[in-house]
Amino acid sequence: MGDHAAHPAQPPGAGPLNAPAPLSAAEEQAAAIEAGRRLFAAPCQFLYAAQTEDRLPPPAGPEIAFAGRSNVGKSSLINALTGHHALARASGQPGRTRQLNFFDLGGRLMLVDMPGYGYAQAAASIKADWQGLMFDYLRGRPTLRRVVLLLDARIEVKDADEAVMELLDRAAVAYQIVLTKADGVKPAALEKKHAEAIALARAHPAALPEVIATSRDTGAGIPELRAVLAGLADPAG
Ligand SMILES: Nc1nc2c(ncn2[C@@H]2O[C@H](COP(=O)(O)OP(=O)(O)OP(=O)(O)O)[C@@H](O)[C@H]2O)c(=O)[nH]1
Ligand SMILES: [Mg+2]
Repeated sequence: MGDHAAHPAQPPGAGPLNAPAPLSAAEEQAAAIEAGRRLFAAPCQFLYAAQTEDRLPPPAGPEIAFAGRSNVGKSSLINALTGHHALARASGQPGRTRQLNFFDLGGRLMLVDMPGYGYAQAAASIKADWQGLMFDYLRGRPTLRRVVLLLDARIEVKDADEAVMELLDRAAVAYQIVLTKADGVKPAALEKKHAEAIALARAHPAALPEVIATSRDTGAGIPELRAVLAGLADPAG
């Protein structure tokens, strides 16, 4: 009797007969989701607020920055990811976050809440300051692993979003598009929006192809985004 009869499930050439079977895509995703859950179950605390580039905390561990238009839901997404109600200050009043806010997640990942862009009523001086700070931070931060670029699932992509994507392309910072407020659109419209965002990502050299649709209110997409970010964090000590 040959090996094939003894191990009927083993495809020919699959390696040593006693090696564990490779994980299926579903098992790999389940493991990533679990890693994300564990990372974000760690305590998260506000560490630092930087208003100017010379006041940035010294680069340490890996960082993820959350960028997007004013009111798109950056602070709310950080709260949803970390399971806090008010870790990052969210508000119906656009322009709420006016500095780079650094949050330490279990000593393994720094989450950076960025000020929103593109809010017409914001004072010109604030806008100018912010653009300088944002550009300097994005270009010069060696520990910045990824920018999560938020787009509102309920509205069209704006010129300001395009401008920031070009800026990120130029700074060669890897970024990933995440749709927010997915609860505010019907499933068919969300699917269309998702496809549009993937096409948009493909058109930008520094954008990663994967797009995740999220909602703070339903929790949609939160475990998936945690899983992606866990892959960028320092390993659990
Ligand atoms: N329906 C819905 N509303 C949301 C969601 N996330 C955020 N919001 C609302 O959107 C508004 C803006 O949220 P913030 O988290 O403050 O947005 P931000 O991007 O941090 O805004 P700035 O700091 O001003 O740039 C608030 O009124 C939130 O309640 C969501 O998933 N669904
Ligand atoms: Mg905010």
